[in-house]
Amino acid sequence: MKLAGFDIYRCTLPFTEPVTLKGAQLHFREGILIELTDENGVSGLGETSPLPGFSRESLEDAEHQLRELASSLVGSSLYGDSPISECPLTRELDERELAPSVRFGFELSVYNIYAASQGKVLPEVLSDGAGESVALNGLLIGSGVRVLDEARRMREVGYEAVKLKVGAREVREDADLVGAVADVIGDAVALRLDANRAWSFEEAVDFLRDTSDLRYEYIEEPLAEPAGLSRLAGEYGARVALDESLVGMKPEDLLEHRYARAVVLKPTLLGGISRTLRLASVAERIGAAPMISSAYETGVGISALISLAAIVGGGRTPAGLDTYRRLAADVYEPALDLSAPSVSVKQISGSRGLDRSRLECIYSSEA
Ligand code: OSB
Ligand code: MG
Repeated sequence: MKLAGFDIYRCTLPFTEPVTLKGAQLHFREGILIELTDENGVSGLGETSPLPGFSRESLEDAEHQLRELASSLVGSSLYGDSPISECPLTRELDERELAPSVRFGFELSVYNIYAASQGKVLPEVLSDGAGESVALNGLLIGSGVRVLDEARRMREVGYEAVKLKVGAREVREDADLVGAVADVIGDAVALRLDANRAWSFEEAVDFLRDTSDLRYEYIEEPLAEPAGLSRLAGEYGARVALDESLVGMKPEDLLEHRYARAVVLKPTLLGGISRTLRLASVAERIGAAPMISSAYETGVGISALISLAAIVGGGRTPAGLDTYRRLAADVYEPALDLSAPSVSVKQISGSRGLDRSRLECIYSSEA
């Protein structure tokens, strides 16, 4: 396939309410969409939206890298008949050392144009064993009252798993809230916790002691100093999941983290689809459950994450895509419906209109 067009758009979407990331309050999600076109007029979309506070690259860095990619790739052949995971482009991209969000966005646009040119949908080109639906994890953030109301609602509508953010309160208050949420959701809903590296080793030990009689699946990134995770798991029985620790990690390096119960995979932060799939397969080898998760992407990125979750774990492991509900508007028209505890892969894979009034073209190239 010869790449005939590479367009880059900026988009700014309002949040339903301000989102606080690493202490900074955001009112809008800013990101970049990529649209590739082949010589037959078939197109494919991708999304590059570095997350402030989590991505090392800025939006400007990402934009710069994409412009360079565009100017060097337009007119060239993107892939032949071989599956794109094995094509020369993958090796070329490895050499360019793209920022994670750029790699994700560009890979996604290539997979999407490949799928469209074959008359297929994304999950079909990624694997032949995709599940038909994906279970979703409900995200619990905000005040205690709010968290408990949401937890109750999520149990009532049938969520299989919810995730509570901890680490912003005193350890004792967090432990009390975990207990209250556990009471509200009962045994039918799995409880996941995420501390986003908030605690010292001592605080984490206190938390484990204060919650020792409570049932929860795992806690993501409890320690400010992740070197202590192995000891926290080995000596104190912590059920640890990795998230931030995976950024920049080579998939084989995960073999050294056998204490991990789960890995939370955010392709925007990890650097793309093929890398996420490799990390997922190493995770399975060490007995850590891979969870696909989002970083406030638009519907373009989220659709890809749904496809990935349909493959990794067959869609049965609840995927952390609830960030999407924090967007008050999407670039897709109509927006995706992620209001239920699971989503049908077919429903999101079909073609959808783009609301181009939300896109500002910042680069357009044609061969
Ligand atoms: O720490 O898991 C995180 C979203 C953006 C940045 C960081 C995180 C998140 C989420 C995503 O919590 C939702 C989820 O994983 O369920
Ligand atoms: Mg996390």
